[in-house]
Amino acid sequence: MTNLSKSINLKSHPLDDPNYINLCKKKITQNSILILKKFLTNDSLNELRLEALKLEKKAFYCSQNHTILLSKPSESFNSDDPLNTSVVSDKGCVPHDLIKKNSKLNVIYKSAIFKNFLKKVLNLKFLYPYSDTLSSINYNYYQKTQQLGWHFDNASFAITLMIQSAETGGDFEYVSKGRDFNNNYIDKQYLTKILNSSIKPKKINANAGTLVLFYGRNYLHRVTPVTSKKPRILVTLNYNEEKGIKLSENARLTFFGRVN
Ligand SMILES: O=C(O)CCC(=O)C(=O)O
Ligand SMILES: [Fe+2]
Repeated sequence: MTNLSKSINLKSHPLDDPNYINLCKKKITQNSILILKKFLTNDSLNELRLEALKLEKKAFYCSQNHTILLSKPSESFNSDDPLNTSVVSDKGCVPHDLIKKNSKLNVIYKSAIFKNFLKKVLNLKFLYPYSDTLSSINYNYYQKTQQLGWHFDNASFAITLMIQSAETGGDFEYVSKGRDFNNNYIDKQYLTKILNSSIKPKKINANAGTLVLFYGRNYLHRVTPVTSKKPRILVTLNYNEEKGIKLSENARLTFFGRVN
């Protein structure tokens, strides 16, 4: 507990308090997103920002065109099908094996209190790390002009920690309807309106130190292009509900430039 309180602001976010857990669960159920501001202590945020800046030169940058389902556009769809719209994503990534063993990120990621909180809030039975050495914790860098195009995640939930927001651009935008993955439902009309900007998405204001939990497989989301020289730096904390899962070799090559 003492150790974790050096990393996480447990006074504002008492992760093992059943009332706080229920409050968070209610919020994510109602809003599809949970935003916990000042989640990191000031000291740990400063330490992680320095760690991120030191590792920045080791980031692997990739750029891809993909559809909102993260596939390649295909000729078998009608040209106006929103599931076949091509978007661009480009960012840099530092994989887990380059992050120091004693980094506060490893402390948080492995903490039983943090994992129990996630399990209860997200209604999950188990949470396991990736069994490859690269995918569990990643620093993501969005330099000027870089962005993530509109997409649904492959994973059912996403956990991110903002380390540094861009001065301008780099906003996380999302909608909270449009797909029900488990029931194989997708609202193409609604998605078309988001993609052609006739409906305005929601936007979150995540300052450095904010934790975000999000059901990214059901809700279309994107990161708008960064327009400042200062990059947006964000950590993804990636877990699986099953033991022994590796990110596919293809995805590792794409995002990290290597498989191990
Ligand atoms: O950078 C973010 O805030 C979101 C990242 C994201 O959507 C993803 O990695 O799939
Ligand atoms: Fe995503």
